[in-house]
Amino acid sequence: MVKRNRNIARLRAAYLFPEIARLRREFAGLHPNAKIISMGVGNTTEPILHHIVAGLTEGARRLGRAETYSGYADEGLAELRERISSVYYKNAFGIDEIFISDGSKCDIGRLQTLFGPDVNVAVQDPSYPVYVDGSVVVGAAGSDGGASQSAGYSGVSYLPCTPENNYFPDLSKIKNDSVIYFCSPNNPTGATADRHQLSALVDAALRTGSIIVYDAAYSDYIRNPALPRTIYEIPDADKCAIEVNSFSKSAGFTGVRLGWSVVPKDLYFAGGESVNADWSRLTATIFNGASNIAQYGGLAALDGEGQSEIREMTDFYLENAGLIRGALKALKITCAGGDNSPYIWAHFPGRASWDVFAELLEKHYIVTTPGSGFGPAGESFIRFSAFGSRAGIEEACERLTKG
Ligand code: PGU
Repeated sequence: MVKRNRNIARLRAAYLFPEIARLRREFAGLHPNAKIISMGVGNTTEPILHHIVAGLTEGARRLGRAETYSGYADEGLAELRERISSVYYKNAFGIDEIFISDGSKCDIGRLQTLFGPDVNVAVQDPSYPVYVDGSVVVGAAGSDGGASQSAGYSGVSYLPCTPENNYFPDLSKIKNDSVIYFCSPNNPTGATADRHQLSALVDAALRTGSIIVYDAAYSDYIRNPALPRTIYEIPDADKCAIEVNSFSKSAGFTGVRLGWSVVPKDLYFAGGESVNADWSRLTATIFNGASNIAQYGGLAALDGEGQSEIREMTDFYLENAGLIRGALKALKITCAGGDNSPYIWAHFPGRASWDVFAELLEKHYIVTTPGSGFGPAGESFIRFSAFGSRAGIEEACERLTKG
């Protein structure tokens, strides 16, 4: 018989979001008349806007004509990579440093395969669960037999991000030779690191011989012009950081699937080997490129009209976030996020996250995400997602404030 992968056995039983979906289904089964509103998983709800849809349509149309048909294109359309470099990085990167993906979650998984088991791992605590779970899968999270939601894994350095440190971690806890996952604007806390903080992060990575995997999936939500939109605004970040990004939350491509990773040529492993060359080798082997239909949608999203549509879409979800913050404030619940991010991180001191989750579901028919699902320091917090229709968010806020 084939033996089970021992690393899979080390994962906690279910990935966070399907577990929440299961609890929702269970509740709906018991209460068929309950009008449940989801503020749980960060899944976009609003239709893709006109110009970007036209780009997707054009991508499909090109496939139907001999002159424009295309098949595999592993690293992605050159024009799309050029446009990403120009729109997001002031042309600082060549097209061979920008890799088109089918989304940043998928690229994070492939990056974990790239780094393999023999690295130290550091994460913001709380953080997007893929950083830890994916590290467990490749054997980089230590050899302990499993982890309860509150304990964490022995091979992972959890860097607490709490109200006390204004959601920016103590970087002195990063071990040498680490892969540091850092997300800003942060999922789930909504905190967005400033220039000074990101400079300290880059210094820490250079000092410890570490590589940062900088997750900028929510960079299009940044409204404060003083806040960096990419780690590469910090000098020398190209010597210690990979950036992953996505069209999911900006253009509504959660189901279309399109993202990218920047792997600079100035990034090296301990033995002097090029990270960029290994990434090319790896992705050519286990990835066959993003959908070319999606890539034409991406091209449209990055021209002038597409950028206005991204602004309109992200403004809409930020307005939802403002409504949620307002409702929580009226209830005197302390919260962070929601200004440069679509997540609101609400504090329920002294209470277990899963208990608050159950109460919100049972009392208000609102699905949220329990903070402890994002790491030990998330206990007693709840993440509210601003992805939802305006009517749904307004009704949820009304239910909350009316008690
Ligand atoms: N990075 C971060 C920080 C995210 O929050 C998400 C989605 C992704 C990457 C995934 O982006 P893709 O480009 O679409 O792959 N987070 C959502 C969805 C849950 C999930 O498992 O991806 C969330 O609710 O946290």
